[in-house]
Amino acid sequence: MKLTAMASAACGLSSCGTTGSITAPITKAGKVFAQSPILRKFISPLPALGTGIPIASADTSTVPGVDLYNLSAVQYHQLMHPDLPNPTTLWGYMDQSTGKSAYLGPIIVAQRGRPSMIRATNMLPSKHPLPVDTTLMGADNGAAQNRMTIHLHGGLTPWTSDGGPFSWFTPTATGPSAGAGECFLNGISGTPGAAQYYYPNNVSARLMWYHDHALGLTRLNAYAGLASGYLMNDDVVTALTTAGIIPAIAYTVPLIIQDKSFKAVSDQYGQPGDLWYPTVYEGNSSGDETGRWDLGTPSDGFPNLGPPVTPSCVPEFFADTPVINGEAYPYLQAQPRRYRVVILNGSQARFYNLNLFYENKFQPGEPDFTRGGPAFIQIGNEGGVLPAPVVYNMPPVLIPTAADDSCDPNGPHSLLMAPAERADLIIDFSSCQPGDRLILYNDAPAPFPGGDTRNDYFTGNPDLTAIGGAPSTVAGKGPNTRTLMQIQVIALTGAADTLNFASTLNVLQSANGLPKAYHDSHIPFGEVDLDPNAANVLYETKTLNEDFDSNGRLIQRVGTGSVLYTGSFGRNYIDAPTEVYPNNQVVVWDIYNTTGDTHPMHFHLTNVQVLGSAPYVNVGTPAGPFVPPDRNYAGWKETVRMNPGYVTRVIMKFSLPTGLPFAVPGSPRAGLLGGHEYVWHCHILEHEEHDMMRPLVIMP
Ligand SMILES: [Cu+2]
Repeated sequence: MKLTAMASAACGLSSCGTTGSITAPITKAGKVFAQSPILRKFISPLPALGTGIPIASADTSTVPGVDLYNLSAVQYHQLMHPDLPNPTTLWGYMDQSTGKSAYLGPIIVAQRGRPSMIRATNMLPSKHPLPVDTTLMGADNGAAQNRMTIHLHGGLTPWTSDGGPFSWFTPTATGPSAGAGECFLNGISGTPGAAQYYYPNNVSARLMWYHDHALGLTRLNAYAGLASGYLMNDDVVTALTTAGIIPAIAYTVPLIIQDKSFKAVSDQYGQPGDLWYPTVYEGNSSGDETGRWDLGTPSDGFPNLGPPVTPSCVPEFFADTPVINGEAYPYLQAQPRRYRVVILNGSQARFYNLNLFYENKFQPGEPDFTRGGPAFIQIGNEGGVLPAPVVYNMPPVLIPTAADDSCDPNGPHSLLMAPAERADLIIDFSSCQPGDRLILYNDAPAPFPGGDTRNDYFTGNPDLTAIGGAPSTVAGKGPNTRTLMQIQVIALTGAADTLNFASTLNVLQSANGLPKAYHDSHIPFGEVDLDPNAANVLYETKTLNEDFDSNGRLIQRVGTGSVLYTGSFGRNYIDAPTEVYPNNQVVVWDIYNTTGDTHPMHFHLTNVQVLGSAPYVNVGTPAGPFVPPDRNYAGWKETVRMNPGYVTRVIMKFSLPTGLPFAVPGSPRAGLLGGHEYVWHCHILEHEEHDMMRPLVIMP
């Protein structure tokens, strides 16, 4: 029984590679992990909200009381850095009212209590711009490559509008299982290849995003660009903004951080400048440990189908180029005043540990670790405003120094963000002088927390070409996954800010600051903090597991505390549901992470409260007291980091949306009992797709 196995999905060179190999050694010449063209850092501006990233325009008349957005999913091209040889081929959502595409656009701006709808038309070409692994469920048996579905991440929506994996549709879809998945119940009668999504918008102010969730293609569709912002406003945050406590929209900057790799040479999928994504499972094998991932004997339940085929999925993808708001290594010009900075980690798998440093005067483009920049005041996360502000003063930094590039996932760390996590910040630049430059710096290991030096690109790093990595990075240029963005301080325009760091923190900490905002965001809407000691609360054990699939590849799976397959708690997404509850059930889940990676677990339908975490030796038995989570995990969350060797305790209430203008049918899928079908899954996209996701079924 693998109760406490700590195998890392992409472990360090010294720790793995010789166990369970089933293939012949791969020669170094066979390594194909590509590196991007060398790009100059900080030569192009950050795309801004409303210009670089367009805001969707709503049709407010067609459906009374509803903001309607008519979007098309299309292929288009956009230059993501001036030094790239070509504009990059992308997939994305296009606002039909403008007919223009732009990366991460159009952002939808919504108001709490006013529903919105998306009518989406699938106009994607038949050939995917990225390598499709046809061994994955959903992408197999000749499935179309241009399947899509939209999930509003963070929206608490009726399940037929939740964009679950089985609700995908093609450009010719006419109904469930007719050019679409079994759960495609939101088609538009008489309009093939289109779907409509209804969002009640009954959540407090926060940054959400809508992105693809099609079975077998999610990781590729999102990487190709099918992901956009969705900004929720409410009266609470509006009041704080009107009062001048939260900076106004003119001084609000979204930062959607992703990592991408770009082709330097043409291949069968595209030309130089196009997105690169791995095609080969570079397995570690006896005598050659330069592969990136373990190969093993298929775990129980997986027939042995021989070594991985190409193209193959990979356990996780860490690209070499940070892209923010669709621009590689951008700069942001900021005045000496406060800004609201709203961050989303939209990466496939990469975590970020964020700090601001002044730029090194003698090494342009690099941080001066002795000069921390302005502090971050975090006022919100993906669950809305926090009950109290959290300050990040620079340092601490992680700066991996261990030979294997690892860190302690339990901290200390700075503003640490796993994929899909958000942070709503206020940063006061008023202590800076025009001409000052700052570096937004990341030093989270990848994978987190184990690290692999080949995924950590920084100036002067060792030449890792002998082990399938990149040459040393030269100053001022990429690849560099540590120096994400430069901030150039410019002269103040208009009146100076009336608040600075200290007075902002003071007012946020006062009773009428965030404590009141947190209360007003939830209590009038019946969203009380959940009590684990209340009557009828269900306590259950869940597990996060790592096994080997039919091709000997690493596979991540969710499970319960009981075994379906010998030797692992892991269950496949397609296995019979184990999370089935009546409407309005409150549950406490103890989620044991038996793997070597931290997993950001994401919950559809509900927000959760994190009660704490504890170490363990045996699943089912915490080996110590539960320690409260990081302070920016207070309040509500919907994506929660769960560290290896720890059990994380969350509490949540599964309440189906109410007050809908239409009846919601049950799931037609066999074994789903006619329930309303949601999912919970890891938001490392390569984990989610293979196969770290389970149904979440609520009986109406
Ligand atoms: Cu994961």
